[in-house]
Amino acid sequence: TSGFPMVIATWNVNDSTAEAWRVLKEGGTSIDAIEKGCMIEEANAEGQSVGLGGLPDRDGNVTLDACIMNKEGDYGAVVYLQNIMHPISVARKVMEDTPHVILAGKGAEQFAYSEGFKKVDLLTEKSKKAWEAWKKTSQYKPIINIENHDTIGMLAIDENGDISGGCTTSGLAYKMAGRVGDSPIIGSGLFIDNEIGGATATGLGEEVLKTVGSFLIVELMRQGKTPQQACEEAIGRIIKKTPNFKDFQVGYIAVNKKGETGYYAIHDGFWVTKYQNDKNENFASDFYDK
Ligand code: SD4
Repeated sequence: TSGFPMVIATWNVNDSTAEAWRVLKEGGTSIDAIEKGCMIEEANAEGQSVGLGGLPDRDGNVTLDACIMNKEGDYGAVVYLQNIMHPISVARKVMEDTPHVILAGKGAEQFAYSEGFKKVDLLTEKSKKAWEAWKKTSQYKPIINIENHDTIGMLAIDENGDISGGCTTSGLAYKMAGRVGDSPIIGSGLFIDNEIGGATATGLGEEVLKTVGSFLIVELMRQGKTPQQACEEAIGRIIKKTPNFKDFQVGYIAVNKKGETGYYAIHDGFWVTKYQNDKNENFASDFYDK
């Protein structure tokens, strides 16, 4: 299927795509759809990889990464942000209201307060219990899929055909203090070129960063590949360089100017949600390691 308006996101996030779709159907812009859609998952305390309720780092601190990109190719990001429920909105403020593109840690948090964001304790009882249980063994090993990997990456096209994207996460559970993943880094966790399309990633950020996956996918589409072919080649790049690919998951989604989509992962268990042609649907992604 193709056509727009449309929105596609990593994982099963039907409420987020429904909210983005609502914005798009009312004639809203893709950048508004992205922000509003991502905010739904950030505020969901049950989701343990994004915003409120995100699993903490090894020391028990929830630290968030997010970025957003618009049709002009402008970009804004926050990394290692604490105590703020909606990093996607802070990222948008960085993009629109500052001369910079990335703000980190305390500086990002101070900026958020100055823009009127409220201080929120993001560590829920459920995530605190999970962290305390983890501390007993303190084994650090990324877990494939689900719990550990439901970063929301979202791509939207509005009725004018303009593309925007966003990506927001609490990063890998029990990461080292100070660790920043792929999600807020332009070209890795997200890339948009309104002439071509967009791509976004989920999974083990270190591997996405090393292959600059989302930029790669957009460039492959520029060379004529379909979104599906481009996602498969970007996964292939990781497989080729990383003999231990059995131990971690990466999933990509992509969209081109026509609203054609693609998605692919290393392992089984990656899902995407797409709202297009008035239907909100979940799809199981195809994968490399069969
Ligand atoms: C990261 N890509 O920080 C993210 C992880 C992820 O749900 O997808 N988490 O590496």
